[in-house]
Amino acid sequence: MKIEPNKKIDLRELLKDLDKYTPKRRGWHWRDNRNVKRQVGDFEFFETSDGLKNSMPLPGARGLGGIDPQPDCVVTTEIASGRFEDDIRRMRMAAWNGADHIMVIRTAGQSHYDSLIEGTPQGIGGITITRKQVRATRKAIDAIEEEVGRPINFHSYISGVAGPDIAVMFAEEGINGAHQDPQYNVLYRNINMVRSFVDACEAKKVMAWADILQIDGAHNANATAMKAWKVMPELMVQHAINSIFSEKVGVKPENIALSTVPPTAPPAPSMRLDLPYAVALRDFFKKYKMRAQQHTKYMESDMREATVTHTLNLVLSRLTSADIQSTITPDEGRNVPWHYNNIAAIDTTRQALNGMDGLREMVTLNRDGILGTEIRELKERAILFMEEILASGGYFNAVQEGFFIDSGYYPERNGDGIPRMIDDGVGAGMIFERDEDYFAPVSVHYGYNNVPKQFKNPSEAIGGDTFEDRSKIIYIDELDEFDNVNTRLSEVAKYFDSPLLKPEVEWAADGIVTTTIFLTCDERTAEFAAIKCGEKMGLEDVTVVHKRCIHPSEGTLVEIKGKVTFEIDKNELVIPEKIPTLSEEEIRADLAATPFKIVAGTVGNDEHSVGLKETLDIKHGGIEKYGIKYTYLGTSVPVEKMVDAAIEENADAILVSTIITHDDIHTKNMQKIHDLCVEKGVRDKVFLVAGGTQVTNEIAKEAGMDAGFGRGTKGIEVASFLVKARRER
Ligand code: Z97
Repeated sequence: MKIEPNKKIDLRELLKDLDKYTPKRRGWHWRDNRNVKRQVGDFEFFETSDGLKNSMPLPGARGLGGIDPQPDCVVTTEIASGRFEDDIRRMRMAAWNGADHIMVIRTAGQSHYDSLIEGTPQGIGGITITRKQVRATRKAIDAIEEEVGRPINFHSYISGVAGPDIAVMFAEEGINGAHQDPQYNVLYRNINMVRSFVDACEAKKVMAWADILQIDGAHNANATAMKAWKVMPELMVQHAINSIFSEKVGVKPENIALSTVPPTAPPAPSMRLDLPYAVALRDFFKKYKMRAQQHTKYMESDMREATVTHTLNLVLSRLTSADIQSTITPDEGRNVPWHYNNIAAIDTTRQALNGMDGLREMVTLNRDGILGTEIRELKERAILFMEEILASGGYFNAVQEGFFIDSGYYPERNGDGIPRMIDDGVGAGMIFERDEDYFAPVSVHYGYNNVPKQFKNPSEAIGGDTFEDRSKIIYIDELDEFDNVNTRLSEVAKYFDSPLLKPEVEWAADGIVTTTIFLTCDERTAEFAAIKCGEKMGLEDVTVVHKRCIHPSEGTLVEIKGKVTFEIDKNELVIPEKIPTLSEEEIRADLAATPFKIVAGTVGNDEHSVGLKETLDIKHGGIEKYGIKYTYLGTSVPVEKMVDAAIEENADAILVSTIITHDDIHTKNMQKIHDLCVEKGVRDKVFLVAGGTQVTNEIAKEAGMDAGFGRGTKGIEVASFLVKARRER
């Protein structure tokens, strides 16, 4: 499947012939040519990787030659709409904005499904992982990675009761990364611990074969603990258990990534706690990769606050190291997967990482003071914790005794950990010792296998398994007549096939919009008043997604979301033609060779000079910046004075601003200037340009001017017009 930058991805084409689709590649991909000094535009970078073929640079790149330097580390985005067909469009946007690790969150409860399921049912808080959804998504990502020119890692979860089944399916379908940590099953999903560890052996073995990068689950202890900074010693213990376990099963150390989250956030003195922790971790686990996750524990629904915390996390990553930098939408606290907020988090990451490029070359961490003391303290506590696990008879006993997620700072214990019993939990009592004649005819398998002597490899017994012969994979399309992608797509088909547009946030054409409202009252009143505002604005299903009391009685800021019921027909829009501008360099060269002079002012009784000044002054990127000399005649200049001044100063152009439109005074004044110039015999010599909020090129030309510029005009557009017009003359 081929996709083109100016065309939407065709979801129906994507779903065609999925039964025959083979993923392009297997295995994790780190960014290419990292950490070689690289010239990007005017700058030398120390910590970048190869650039993208197609991308959307950061907004600030506009003044820096449009550069889009790609940081050294893999950048993650987490996607969770519940409909994979909508996720795919988000993935494409994320890839263009610099993400090359796409994690799809699973539907609530999938951990407890005891086998694979099929089809494309809608999920809650994430997608239902099935072969069809994974294959369709991988197929889309295969096309997207061609489009951006960089391999993209596709990632989900190999945990829960069906862990090994999912691992096999992921290996077959070209998944590149996965969370796999049996401790997650045990502590957070109450899945039996014996079952979870035995299953993990099989799952990890399969992951090793498929070269899938593994992320552990230690970050969940941060997220679960009441005081996340108290569990720092335990986090190191959890990392250690899963890492060494994985290595012993056969996972390569470079495919083992520690999921680490800075435990605190401001207003706590977060750096002083998070930095020693980050360093201690990297000291202990040198041979593994660091997946630096964005902090979310103390995140509320405030985007700005989340972005600052994320930025501090990125400072930590640059001061220590990050092989993978995670980003979560900054509105995680609202539990609404806005796709444009995925991009906001990716932007925060690349902006901060680009900005701190080479920081480590200039700053060294001082281990002599409190940093060194804290690092040592953390390490000692972690080692003592591990020793106590051994003394208690091992990991299973320790879990049973409630060692984990205790709110005490180890060795302190508050007795409020999460105890799980060895013979309890989902799937308990399902593990049996293999019989002596146990035989599994598969090429990748953990532990004892009594392969009959006549076979060189166990899978020879069945003429090769699905890892060796893809044609043996059984692809099931849909099992549910109603809950499937075809039904969902047919409901929104008109938005794919017609010129109709509808706002969207979560799912195709869901009509959702957000609005920011400030109300001069207390928080509780504001919340209900804001909902009323939304309803009066014609929105349906209005809910508050964010509120921030700024003063108990003076005011509260509220953000609401609601649904619009209308559609916009693209064909009915009146869109003026956009005139392309010359480049800054070309304009400057032209004006340096032949100078240009203008007179400018607001005409008639118009005192609105702000827009004109923006267009003129160098400070605002006005035409002065390109070398045009101007005489500013002030406000409310009579048209006669304007024309006389142009003649007197031998100007090449007159630039007038006219905002007031009462009684069509703006067009009348434009016409007058033109007529006067004709009368005085200078119309052929002087260009006439008008600007104003209600001015368009069409209106201005009709009134005898050479050009008109409306709201939002930039100096470069006017300068470019003048240069082009002079050339044409
Ligand atoms: C992250 N922001 O990036 P279920 N296994 C492990 C996990 O950590 C998770 C699951 C399975 C987070 C993503 C939290 N992690 C969300 C080790 C979830 C998910 O289907 O929700 O039970 O499994 O890590």
